[in-house]
Amino acid sequence: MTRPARTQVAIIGSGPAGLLLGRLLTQAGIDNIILERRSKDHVLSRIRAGVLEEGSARILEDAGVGGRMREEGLVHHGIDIAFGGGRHRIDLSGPTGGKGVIIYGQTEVTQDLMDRREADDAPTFYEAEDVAISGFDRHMPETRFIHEGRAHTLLCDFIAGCDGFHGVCRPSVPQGALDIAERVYPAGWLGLLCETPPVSGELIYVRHGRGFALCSMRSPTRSRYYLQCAAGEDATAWSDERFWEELKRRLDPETAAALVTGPSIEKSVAPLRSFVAEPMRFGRLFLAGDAAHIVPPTGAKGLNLAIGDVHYLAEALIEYYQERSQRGLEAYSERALARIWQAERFSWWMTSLLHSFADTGRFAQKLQDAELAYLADSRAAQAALAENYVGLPL
Ligand code: RFL
Ligand code: PHB
Repeated sequence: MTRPARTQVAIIGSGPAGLLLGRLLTQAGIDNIILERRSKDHVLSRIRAGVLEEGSARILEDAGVGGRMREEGLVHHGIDIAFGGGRHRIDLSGPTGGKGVIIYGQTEVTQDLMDRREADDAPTFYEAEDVAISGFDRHMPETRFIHEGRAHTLLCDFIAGCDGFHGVCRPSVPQGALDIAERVYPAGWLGLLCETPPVSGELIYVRHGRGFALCSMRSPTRSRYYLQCAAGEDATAWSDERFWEELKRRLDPETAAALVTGPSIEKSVAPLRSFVAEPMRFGRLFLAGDAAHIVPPTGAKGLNLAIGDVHYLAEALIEYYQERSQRGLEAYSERALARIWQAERFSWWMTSLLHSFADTGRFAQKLQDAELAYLADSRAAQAALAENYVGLPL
């Protein structure tokens, strides 16, 4: 056993939440150490989000990691909703005073943050095994882990649980101290990444009787497509041919004809879940990002919420260290949750609007038809979608 090390903030998880928190603290001169269960390459190989709100982009820029995003990211001012054999454009910028979203992969955000952390010479332990946290209900939180076969103990002032939905931090809070709200949807998303030009200049969200589909992208030469599939579907059961055939069936004829197919680089299945654990603080442990909440990916909110949480948490920790004030830390959970519940509502609504679920009957289907018709015709309905999609104020 090595002698206990000490830091001000121990960060568990090196996803976007953990890495961004680390950067914001380092920028403010606050000492932090990140512990990550996986290897750096594994973290970078996970294909996930693709849409950044302008508010998230500004936070990344202020953190000094926005350069490549501003150069390579694609600014979008609209999305298409496709149903009933036609496509309907929703203008994002008109109703929001010129706002849009930026198409820039989570993998790239993660890479930029990792590069910056390396340049900062801030410590990260990758492949940290058996991470366990304790003492956060008292004054001396402690993190134990195994690294390269040696047991380590890390003492700290605070623990930031940025370890995602399947992490160790949330389950370490005593049972009964957290209120859980959860909805698991009876479907998943099968995603495919490939080196082909996107079928359209903007994202297309497709509602179809055979199930939802999404045409997204990472760059002018790289596309990302999704198909609604059964929950727990095995991605290997889907050959590329089967995927493309099914996607074409769900697209309107014109879009299907324009689709450029190619060999997949990656294929994976993601579950659809809404989940919130509250409060997001227990003593000296703070939860942020997917560790505290999950949204179904339909509204493109997960990564943006993680960035928002970390923005609030970093502000609170900086206030604590610079002004010895607990005010921000005490307000953190309530402040973050107010925004999270707005995103939960929007993501649930987008999901319900566009998916076909086996357990919903004719009444729900007819309501979906009515809601889509309203959305296609009503500027007020389009404005409500646009306002939420580009992101509510931080
Ligand atoms: P992450 O990214 O899951 O990172 C958590 C990290 O913690 C590590 N970890 C541990 N480390 C040490 N000890 C342990 N015991 C640990 N347990 C876990 C993990 O290895 C990992 O590295 O959480 P974070 O940082 O909170 O970030 C959240 C985002 O990743 C997530 O919300 C988004 O990807 C969600 N999401 C989307 N969000 C958007 O804003 N826009 C989108 O367009 C979007 N599309 C998506 C998505 C998520 C998807 N999937 C796969 C669920 C599309 C998909 C398909
Ligand atoms: C993606 O490109 O991965 C993506 C885009 C929009 C979403 C979800 C995922 O709503």
